[in-house]
Amino acid sequence: MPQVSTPGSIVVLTGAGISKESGLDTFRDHDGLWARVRIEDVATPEGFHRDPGRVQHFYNARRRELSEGGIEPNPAHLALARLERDWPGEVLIVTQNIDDLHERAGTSNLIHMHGELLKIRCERCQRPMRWAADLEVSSLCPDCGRAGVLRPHVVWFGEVPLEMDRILTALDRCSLFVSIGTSGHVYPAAGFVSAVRNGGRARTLELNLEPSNGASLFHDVRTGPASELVPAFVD
Ligand code: BV8
Repeated sequence: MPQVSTPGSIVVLTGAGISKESGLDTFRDHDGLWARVRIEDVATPEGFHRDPGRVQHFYNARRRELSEGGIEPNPAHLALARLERDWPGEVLIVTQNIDDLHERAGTSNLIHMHGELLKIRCERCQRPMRWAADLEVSSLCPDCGRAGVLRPHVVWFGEVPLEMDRILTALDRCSLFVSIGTSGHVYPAAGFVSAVRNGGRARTLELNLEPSNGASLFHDVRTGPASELVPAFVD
């Protein structure tokens, strides 16, 4: 269990690396998603409006993999769920990931700052809803009934991440900030460690397969696979 003086709150940021050992691709590793598709084509609003079918195909392939590919939470996800259960202070998991592995591991105090793969959103009423295979981009919105555009409930580049106020408040109050499985390339998530360090109080720890882009900003950096590092940190 982490060594901090009083049971203050802990904020954990996770990225694609925590799900890698569950069988999901990362983005910027040599075999990652961005080695196969262009960000501009599938992870920007412009790309979606230029070719919604291509974007729908990209996300439907990831949905099928997540739902039918035997993808399960790994020991890192499970350890974080134990940390939330056993730590006397608050534990908030802020994930950049759009998979549902934290939920399925038992984590409940969770923010998906880049959205959720298994949800879609009507561009007219903006209400997120559970994705269903028979819902196409041009289907009538099941909520508002209008023909509009049903898009992935995912934050693309140039779009505002979700629940930023709640995240920044938690970062300001925490006693420990832990970053797991992220390359530290994408903002504002990559800037969270600086925000915590500027507060001057909290300890900061990076757990990653290799030092991230922001590793020098952390008090402690431990390298290795998340399925080993995270249980060792939690237990
Ligand atoms: C925004 C869609 C304004 C979902 C994604 C400065 C300030 C603010 C913004 C910017 C800025 N500079 C530039 C920007 C704009 C931009 C940005 O950051 N661009 C980058 C490229 C420079 N940011 C944005 O547009 C964001 N919006 O800024 O709005 C704003 C800001 C604040 C407040 C109000 C308004 C929106 C960004 C979201 C984009 N959407 N994806 C999807 O399809 O999944 S980004 C994409 O990258 C994913 O969401 C992913 O989560 C994210 C980060 O990637 P990682 O998770 O880190 O994955 P990666 O492959 O890179 O790294 C994996 C790591 O794991 C590696 O280090 C590897 O070593 C490690 N690893 C591998 N295996 C293991 C492992 N670790 C442990 N164990 C293992 N087994």
